[in-house]
Amino acid sequence: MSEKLQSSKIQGDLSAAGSRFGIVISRFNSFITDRLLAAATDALERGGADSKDVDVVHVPGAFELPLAAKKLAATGKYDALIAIGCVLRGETSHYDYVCSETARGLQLAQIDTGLPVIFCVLTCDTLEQAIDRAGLKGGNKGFEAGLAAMEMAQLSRKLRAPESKSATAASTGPRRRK
Ligand code: INI
Repeated sequence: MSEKLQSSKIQGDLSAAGSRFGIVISRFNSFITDRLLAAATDALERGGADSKDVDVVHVPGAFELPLAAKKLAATGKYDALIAIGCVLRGETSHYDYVCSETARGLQLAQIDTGLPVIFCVLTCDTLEQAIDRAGLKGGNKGFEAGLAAMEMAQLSRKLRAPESKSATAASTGPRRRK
């Protein structure tokens, strides 16, 4: 007779209490990015984050987000990062380079450091599409990013390898405070 396999469900809670978050945000298209930031911090605060546990770092454009994220990760102070930007298609191929390198760089930053980096970079053909996603018809992607940051911070704790639990390296994130 075959025994039933008992699988366990592992997931991160939607709680920010006791976690520290770093947000990197681009000034380019700040009309949009400021709204994404407001929603992201709203989500973190509603999840129990203390405002002193959320640092916001400003960079010129989306292209600069990956380096700032990697440097923030290297401080070892944070449980998760959120990268906020907005790239709008223009008349040349510049848009494609900025989008692909920003996405690639942010993915590399989280894979290289082991710290969750939430991708909150809008890549839109029109300003209207961006506005829709920054508080209008499409909701607010900043709020979704805040939720994802909380969840990934909590999940990372659960998935931490036993031998790395005593390590303070940036790759493992900070220790949970009592
Ligand atoms: N940066 C953005 O964040 N959004 C854009 O839409 C954008 N466009 O369209 O050019 C943009 N360009 C600037 C880029 O991110 C860098 O800051 C710049 O190239 C300096 O490295």
